[in-house]
This record gives sequence, C-alpha cells and structure tokens, in this order.
Amino acid sequence: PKAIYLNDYREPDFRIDTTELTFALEEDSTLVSSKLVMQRNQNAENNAALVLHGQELELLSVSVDGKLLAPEQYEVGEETLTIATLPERFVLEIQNRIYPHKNTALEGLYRSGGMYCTQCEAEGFRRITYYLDRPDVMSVFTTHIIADAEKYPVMLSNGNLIDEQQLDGKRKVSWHDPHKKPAYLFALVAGDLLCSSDEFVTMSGRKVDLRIFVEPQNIDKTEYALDALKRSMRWDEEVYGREYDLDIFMIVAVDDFNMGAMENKGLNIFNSSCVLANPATATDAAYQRIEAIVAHEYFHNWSGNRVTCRDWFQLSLKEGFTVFRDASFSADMHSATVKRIEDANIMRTVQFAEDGGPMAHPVQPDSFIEISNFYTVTIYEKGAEVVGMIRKILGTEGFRKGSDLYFERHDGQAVTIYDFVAAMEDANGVDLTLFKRWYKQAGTPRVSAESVYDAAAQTLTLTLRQMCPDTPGQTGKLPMWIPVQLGLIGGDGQDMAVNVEPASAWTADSQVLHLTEAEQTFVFHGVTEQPVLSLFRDFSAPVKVECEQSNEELLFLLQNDSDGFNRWDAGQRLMLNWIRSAADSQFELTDDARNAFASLLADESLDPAMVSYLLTLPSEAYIAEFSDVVDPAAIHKARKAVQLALAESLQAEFIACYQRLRSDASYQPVAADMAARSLKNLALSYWVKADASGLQQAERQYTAADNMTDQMAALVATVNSGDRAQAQTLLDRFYAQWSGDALVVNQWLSVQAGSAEMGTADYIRSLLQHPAFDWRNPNKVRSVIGAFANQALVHFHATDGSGYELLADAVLRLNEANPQIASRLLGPLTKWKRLVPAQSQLMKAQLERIMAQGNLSKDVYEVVSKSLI
Ligand code: HT7
Ligand code: ZN
Repeated sequence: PKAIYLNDYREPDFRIDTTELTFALEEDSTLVSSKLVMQRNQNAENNAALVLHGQELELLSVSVDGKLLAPEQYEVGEETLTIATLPERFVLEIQNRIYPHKNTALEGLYRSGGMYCTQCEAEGFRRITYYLDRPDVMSVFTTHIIADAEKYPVMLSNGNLIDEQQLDGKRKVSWHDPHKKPAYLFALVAGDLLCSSDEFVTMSGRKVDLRIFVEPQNIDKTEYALDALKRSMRWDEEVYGREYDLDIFMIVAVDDFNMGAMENKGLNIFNSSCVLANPATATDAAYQRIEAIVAHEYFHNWSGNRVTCRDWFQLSLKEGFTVFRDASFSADMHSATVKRIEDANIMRTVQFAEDGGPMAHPVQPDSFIEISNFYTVTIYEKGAEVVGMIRKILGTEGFRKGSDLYFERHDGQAVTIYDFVAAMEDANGVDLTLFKRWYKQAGTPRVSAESVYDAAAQTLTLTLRQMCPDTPGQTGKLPMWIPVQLGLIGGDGQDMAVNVEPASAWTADSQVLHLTEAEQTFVFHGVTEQPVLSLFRDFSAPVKVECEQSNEELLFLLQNDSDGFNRWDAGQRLMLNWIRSAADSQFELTDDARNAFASLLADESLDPAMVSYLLTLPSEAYIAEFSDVVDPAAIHKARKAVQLALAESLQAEFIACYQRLRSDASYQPVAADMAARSLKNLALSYWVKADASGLQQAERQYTAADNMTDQMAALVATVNSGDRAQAQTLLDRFYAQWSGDALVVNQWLSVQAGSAEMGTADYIRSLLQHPAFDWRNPNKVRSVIGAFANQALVHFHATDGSGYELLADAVLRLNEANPQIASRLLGPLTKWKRLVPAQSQLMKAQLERIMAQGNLSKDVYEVVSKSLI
C-alpha cells in the first residue's frame, strides 16, 4: 500500500453541482442509480480525464448526456472508473449493484439487524457508487429510496422529505438536502423503526422537528438524548450564535457501528450505545457520554458540515474544533473543573502515549496510508487542546470574534486548518505564525521549571525550558508558543498579586505567561514571601511538566490551590510519588497525608464529583506514561499497595461519606445527583477493599438498586474485591436479569474482561465462546478484547505472552472482515519499545506474526509496519 501526501494536494478537475441518487433495496442486493450534473473546473487541465472513486461495485451502465457509453469509452480500474473524453458540462448517469448483506466492514451501505444504514466518512461513499469521493467536492443531493413498504416503513435520507409514493407493494420516498455537502455526509436508513418526536424553536423563530428513530424494543430509551439535543441546540445559539438550518433533525440508533456516531447532514447515525439510555440500563457515565456525543454530532452541523475540510489532512479542523465545543458544553452542563480533569486524564494516558509511540503524527498530518487510522486522540483531543490554547491566548471574547468570522467567511466552503487560524488572527489583529507549530510538530513538549526566591529583593525568578522529543520522521523540533497559566500561593493559601517582567510575556487578565522560546527567564516582583508555585493551571497546555516539588508542597497545593485542576494534579503527583516508593509493595500514609484526605472526604462544601477525583489513584496506564521503562506487573502491585493503605487508613471516613451520600430519592440523571453517586460509589470501592463489611454493603446496594449506576458500581466493587465466589454470584444474577438487553450485556462482558481479578487470557477466551459474544458486532469486540487489552493490564501483559497472543489472534481474525476495528484494536500492541525487555520481545513477536500474514488490510498494515520500524 502506498502513502498519500498533503503536499500532493491538487484541486479537483471537475465539480458535481447536483447529485440525484435512487436506491432500489432488493432482497439480497441494492441497485444504485446516480445522476450527476457536472462541469469541468476552471483551472483544470483542458483534457483531464474524469477519474471517479469506486470500491467493490458491480458496474452496470454509464451514460453521458443521455447516451449509453460503450465499454471501450471508459476504463474500470481496481478502485476507479475513468472516462477520458468529456465536454465542459455534462450529465453523467451510472447504474451499479452493491451487496449490503455481505458488507461486514460497516463502511458504505450495510445491514445492521433488520435495517439498512450507511457510514460514508471518510471514504465509504465510494462503496455505494462511483463518485468524486473527496471532501472538497460539494454537491446538492436528492435521494429516492424504493423498498418493500412493510419491511421498511421508515426510509430516511438527508435534508427535508419532498415526496412519498406507493408503487404496487413498494414505497418510494424522496429527500432533498438544499445545502451542498461532500459525499462523506450522505446518509440513508431504512427499517421497521419507531420514533420519539419533539420540536425546537430556533432563535429566529423557526420550528424544527426533532426525531429519534430506534428499533421498537428501545423506544423507552430516547428521552435523555432528545433532551440533550435540545440543550445542545440552544447552547450553540447562545455561545456561538449558530442556528440550525433544516426543517427536521433526525437521529437513528444502530447496533453495528464502527465508531460512536456520525454527523450526516440532518440525519445523524449513532452507535446505539451512544444514544440509548434509561435509568435501569445506563450508568451516569453512559448518560454523560450520550450527552457529549449528541452535542458533538449536532455541533458538527456548523463545524464540519456548513464549513467542511478541504482534504483529510485537515480532519482536526472539524474534529478538534468540535471536541473543543462539546467539551465547553459539557463543562457548562456539569462541573468545568471535573471536565478539565477528565480531558487531561485522557491526554496524559492515551494521547501522550500515542505522541510518544510509532504512530505519532501532527494534528495536521503530512501523510497517511489509510485515513481511517487517523481518527485518533491526537486529531480529536490534542486538536481540541490546540483550539483551547488559542482561546487562552485570545480570551473568550476574542475567540468568539474569531469563530464568527470563520463561519461567516467560509460558510459553504471546504477549507484548511490555516483558514481557521487566519480567521482568529484577522478578527483579533494578532499574529499566530509561531503558534501554528502546534499543528505541524508531533510529540509532547516537556517544560521544566526552576525558580529562585530572593527575599531581600522580593522577587521570584522563574526559568522555563521547553524541548520536544523527536518523533517518527520528525527530528529537531522548534520551540512552541506555550501558554502557562500560573499562580504563586502564599503561606496563607491565598494567591499573591504579582507583576511580571518582561510585561509583554504576561497576560494579567488570564494570569497566562507566554513561553515562546527554548529557554526564558521571568521575574515576578512584589513577592513578599517564598511562594508555592502552581504551574499550568487548568491544564493550560498539553505538555509534560518537570517541576521539583516536595510531597509537603504537593499536599499544600492539594489543600489550598484556588485552581481546582491543580489541586487534583497535585494529588495525582503525590500519589505517583507514593506508588513509586511502594515498589516493594509496602506503603504507609503519613499522618499529614491521611488527615488531608480525611478532611477532603468530610468537607461537604466541596463538589462530590471533584472529591471523588481527588481520591482516585492514577490508573495503571497513567502511571506507565510517567515511567521511563514500563513494568506492568510492578506498577500493578505498587498501586494496589497504595490503594490498600488508603482504604485501611481512611476506612471510617469512607464509610461515613458513603452513609452521608446514600439517598432514597428516585434516580435522576442530573449533575448534582451524578456527582453524589460518584463519590458514594468511590467510597464503596475503598470500603470493599478494607474489610468484609464493605462486601456485604455492596451486595445490599446491588439488591436495592433502582438504577444501573448503583447496580454496576456494586458489581464492579465486588468483582474487584477478589472474592471470586461472591463475584460469580453477582455476575450470574446480573446476566439472568439482563440477558435480553444487548447493551447491558456488553457492560457485563466488559466488567469481567477489564478486571485485574478475572480477565486472564484464558478467561477471555471463554468469554469469546459465550452466546452473548459476536465477532460481527464492534461493541462486543470492544467490550471483551478492548477492555482486556486496555484495562486488565496485568493480564494483557502476562509474562508468558498469552495476552499479546490473544490480541494478535483477534486482529488477524478481524483483518479482512472489519479492517477498521482490527486496526483500532492494535493500539496496545504498538507500545513494545517502552516495556521491560522480556515483555517487549514477546509483544514484538506478535507484531511480527501479524506482519508475516499475507493479505493484510491497508488499515492493519499501516499500524503494524510503522510499529515495527
Ligand atoms: N466524524 C465521525 C467519524 C466517524 C468515522 C470515521 C471512520 C470510520 C467510521 C466512522 N464513524 C464516524 C465521528 C465524529 O467525530 O463525530
Ligand atoms: Zn466529530
């Protein structure tokens, strides 16, 4: 397979003004007829041939301006259809047949359960018909669907419904989308579905119909998504001035889906796990994920659909910006500090690992073999952090001016990341040239800090140094523009007022210091006592910070920092120090530390969700990211020792906290209740570790629970307690209760597969034989294989290599059937270079075994070949 380069980008030679598609959904195949009104682009070469993309299509006929072409007038290649001689303007008509029932890759048009659905991003449309399947070709689409009226009473496509006809036993419906769009935003759904409806009145007073379509058994699980949708629509009007632009907005839930959801114009398609919820079946975490994803897909209507990407190297233009927007929305709906903690956690565990590994790539990549491999945490989450830094630099008002200009200037266009930055610059009169390095340089910058306090001069001199390690294909990185939000805290725990020199490097409003060179020294004046430094407040830049601070200083920050994010960060750094010092599996808390955590647990004025995070140990993956050489077994043991020490020394406080937060009120998926449940259930998880009374309480909670959050928390606490018999009893009860609900069964699979107490490779192989498991369903694969390789780290890294072998087997099994899922599963196998030598060799051997197989998909080939370099 060969790579595609950003530098090779050329404008398309042809445009497609209108696209009319007719789908005849037949028993075991679908006939697709397309009518494209096309013209040669002005700056295209005069005689350039038309080269359309197409994959796995059975071509039936090609006509130009109503005349059927003879086979010698066009050429069908492996993945192209070329027509050499064409006029300036013409109407191209193509008929082809496709086989949705045989489509296991879940790209293009496929079957999920009894319904038809599509997934066209990034390059799935070419599996439907021959087309210019690239995002800078935007067209106005009309879609006709003809199918058996009884089997498929619901037939949907983008835009507004324009016609419905009965045709002896069949029905034909027609949809028209007035907004021009690239083919990746096309969607079609047909099935026997029910819908929940509502309406929304936009800021200019237009009424929009809202519909969520689901299979009949799920009709009681749509309320929350509908509510989240209305809140998202209002929020986008209020915060970004963006109004919805069609008469109808539809969401469809499907069971078989490679990712979370898809923002097709007016017809979002969702993985059912990301939209369906009711209190009995969905946890608080699932509710929050649903809210965030509904918002994310809705926000794409402007950041992605109205203004789209010129090419796939610009993917972060829509994804980074939209993640940034959905994160701000979630912060407004719940706690901003907690949301920041969650996002920083993902950056530090998953994105930093990607940026330090073989698949490291810039937010705007230079090349790829398979674009599906680039829907990554770097494009999404680091992309969002980069947008967040622009907001830190410009301030909230300046950022809004920039986004207004961006949407106004580029509405209806396919543009680049630099067009976005240019709008921010032009709206604010700032030069962001230096800042753009964040888009081009891969890798996580390291920032070290050294400070010297001069009591006589009342100054603090702070020297910051930055360096960014080499990444594959990129050496000798240049300094970045790093916004360092900071505070100096006095002995009374209060922030000190400061003056900074050079003043030009300091934005007083936001307390941000601008680090732009490899090394810079800043002098703070009027510092009346030796302060404690609080750096990178609010996770102001996605960097690794090296700043020597003692455990006493960290404890001080944990108790006093006015920045909630840095309170949590100080706690994590402190716990990391403990875990490092517990390498011999023994650990004891100091009195000061015990008392500090005890008072956090007792402090009713604090947000319980925040306290829950303050008392959560860094995950094994997080600890690994902060280790030079990763020894998963040692990390597991040391972390467990610290966990036990916390559980035992704070047992009374955990029990008191648990009892205080118990509530008999009925379940509500609202922020305050979710926060209380999160701390209550964290307290339970420690209590269970401390003594047998915790396990009894877990069983009482499990039995009494009227909601999945409490039921699942009790189950997880029991499974992780190490009492195998009790764990099995609850697991059996759970399955007996929920075997009819696929989404709940997936949670049941993943609790077991992701548990350090249960998830050995042998156990996973037995789960793969369970009737509830199905290789064709990505959610089930993720629930078992994904949970095992990403969460049950001590078993995935078993010293006999059985975990690595299991993952490699799964990748090979899925390589042909579903290459996207096969490739996504591979992530944990690419980290071999940082492991202790014995593990490293075992892991590499499995990569080599995969590489040695013939016919690897492009997706799998790209990840494995890059990982072995
Ligand atoms: N924009 C959507 C991307 C997506 C996707 C990409 C590749 C293969 C399958 C996919 N399903 C959805 C999702 C989003 O970011 O909103
Ligand atoms: Zn997205």
